[in-house]
Amino acid sequence: MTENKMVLEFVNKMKSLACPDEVVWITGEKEQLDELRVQALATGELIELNQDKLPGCYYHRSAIDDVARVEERTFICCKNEADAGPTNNWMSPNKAYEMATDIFSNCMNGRTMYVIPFSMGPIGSPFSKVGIELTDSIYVVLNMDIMTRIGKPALDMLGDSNDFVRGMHSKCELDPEKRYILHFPEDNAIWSMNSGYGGNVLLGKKCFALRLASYQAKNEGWLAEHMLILGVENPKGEISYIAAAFPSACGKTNLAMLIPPEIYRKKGYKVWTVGDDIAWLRVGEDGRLWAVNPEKGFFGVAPGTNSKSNPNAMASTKRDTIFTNVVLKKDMTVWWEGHDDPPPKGALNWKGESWNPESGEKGAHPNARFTAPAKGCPSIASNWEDPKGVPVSAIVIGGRRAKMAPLVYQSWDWQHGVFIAMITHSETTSAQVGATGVARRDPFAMLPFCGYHMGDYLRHWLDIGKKLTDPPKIFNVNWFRIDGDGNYIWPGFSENFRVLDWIVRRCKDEVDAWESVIGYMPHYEDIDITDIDYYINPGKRFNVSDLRVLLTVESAIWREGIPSRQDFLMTFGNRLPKELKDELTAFEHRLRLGYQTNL
Ligand code: OXD
Ligand code: MN
Repeated sequence: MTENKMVLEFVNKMKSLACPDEVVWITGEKEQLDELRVQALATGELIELNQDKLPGCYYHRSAIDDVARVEERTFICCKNEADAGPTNNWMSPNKAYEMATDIFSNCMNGRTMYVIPFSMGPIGSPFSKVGIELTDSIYVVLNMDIMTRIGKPALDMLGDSNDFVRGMHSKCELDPEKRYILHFPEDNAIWSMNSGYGGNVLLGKKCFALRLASYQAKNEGWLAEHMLILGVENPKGEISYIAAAFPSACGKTNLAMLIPPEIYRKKGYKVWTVGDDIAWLRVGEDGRLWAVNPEKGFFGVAPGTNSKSNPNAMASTKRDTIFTNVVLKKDMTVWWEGHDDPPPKGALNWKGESWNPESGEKGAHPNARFTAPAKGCPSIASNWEDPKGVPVSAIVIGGRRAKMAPLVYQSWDWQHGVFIAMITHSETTSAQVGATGVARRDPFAMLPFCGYHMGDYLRHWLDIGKKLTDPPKIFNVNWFRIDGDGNYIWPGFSENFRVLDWIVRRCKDEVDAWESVIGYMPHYEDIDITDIDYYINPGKRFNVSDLRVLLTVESAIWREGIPSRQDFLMTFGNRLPKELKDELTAFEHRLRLGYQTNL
C-alpha cells in the first residue's frame, strides 16, 4: 500500500517483536471493514444491535477492570526527566523500551496485526498529521475508522515523508499490572499495552492529538488543545467561533452540540458543532487564531445523554455507532443512566450480567461511551472539515467547581487569560481511574494530556499570544456551582447559551462589564434569564437571586486559595514564566486590597 521505507521499516520491526500470525493493512475500504466486523461478531468482541432501530450500530464490553484512562500508568518518556515536568509521570526511554519490548515480545502470537494508517485532520489540510497505529484489536480498527481518516488516503498524504507517529498497541493479556501507555515525544512514538479502553488505545486521540501533538506544536509554533470548537450564529447570519477547554466528562460534547433556548431560536440564533474534544490551532496570516478539529467522530460519555441534555448527540448515535459498556436491552437496543426511556427490565448490565434496575446498582458504567461519526450530527457545521479551519473569537476555560468559581468572567488580556487557565481548578470525574470529585489544578484542561513540561507549555501559550495581532478574548466559566442542599444552581445544558451569548457580545464589544479582582464580570441584566428552563429539577425556578450568587466574586474564598496557588506555581520551578508569576503577585495584591463591587 506504500513504498515509504520508514513506514515499512516500522511495521517490520514491530512485526518481528510481536510475531503476529498475519499482518493486514487497513485500506479504509468498506468491504474490508465489513469483513472485520463479521469476524468481531463471530468472536463476541462485538455484538450486533437491532439493525432496524439502530442501523450500523454495534455493542462492545470492555474488561471490567479496563474502563477508563490510566493516568498513573501513562508516561512521558523523554531523555531528560526535567523536560516531562512536574505534572507528568516520567520513565527513561531506555527503561521504557526495555520493559515494553519484554511485554510486547510475541504478544500477537495467534493474532493478526492490523496496520492502520490514519490522518488527524482533514486529508490535505496544512494542519493535518499522519500516524500509523499497529494493533491486534478489531474494536480499535473500527473505532479508529469512526474517529479518524484511515487507510490509503492517509498514506498518500504522507508520501515518502518521515513525519508520522509510530503507534504500537496490543491488548496483550489485558493485565492491569502490565498496563502502560508510553509516549516517546522525541521519537514520535506511542506504545500502549494491556488495555482495550478507548482513551488508552485509540492512539490518534489523547496519545497523538494531544500528548505528542502538544510537543510537536511547541517545536513548530502551534497549539494542540483539549478543546471543543463551536460556532454561534446570530440573527444576522454572522458566525463567531469559540474554542473551549474543559476537563474530561465536564460537558464538552453537550456544549459543542447545544441547541439554544427557544427565546434565542425564535430570534434566529444557532450553534454549529465543529469538534467536541480536541482543537489544533494555528496563527493565521491575518493575525487571528484558526482552529481545526483533528478528529472525525465523537467518543462521548453516554450516561446523562438524553433528548433534553443533548438531542444532537442522541441523533448522532442512531446509526453507525459503537456503544461501549452501556446496558444491553432485550430488544438489542441500548440504555444508560439518564436515558430518556425508563430503566429496562430483563436487560444486561455493562458487565454482561442480568440486571435489576431496582437493585440500586448502576446498569451502565459511568464512563460508558459512544463512538459516533461527526457527519451524522444534525448540528455539524457545513465547514467543519474546511482545511484552513475556522477563526476563533473566544477561548473559554472551564472547570467543575462546586464553590467559588463564578458562572463566567473574562480576562483583562491574553497574558491574564493564560494565568486564569493556569490556576483553574476542577474536580476529577470517572473518565480517569481513581477517586472522583477530587479538586486539582488543571491548566487548560491539559493536566493529563500535555506531552512536556507544563511550565514550558504556559510559556508557549504566551509566545503564541505575541504572534496574534487579533487574539481571541479569554473567558472562564463554571456550570457546576451547588447550593446548600447539594443541588446545581445553574441549569446548564442548553441554558449555557445565555453565557455564550454574553461571551460573543463581549467579543464584538457590544456589552459592558465591571472589573472585579478576578477579571471582567457581567452585569446581572446582561445575562438574559427570561424563560430559563430548570429541567434537571423541575420543582425549582431559577431567578435573579440565583444569578447574583453565581456572579458574586467571593474575594475572601479566593484569598484562602493563595497558599495552594503559590504551591502549585512553585512546582514549575524556574520554568514558570515570569509574566505568570507577576500575574500571581498582582492578583494577590488585588485580593489583599479586597476591592470589588457588584455595580
Ligand atoms: C475523553 C477524555 O475521552 O477526556 O475525551 O477522557
Ligand atoms: Mn477529552
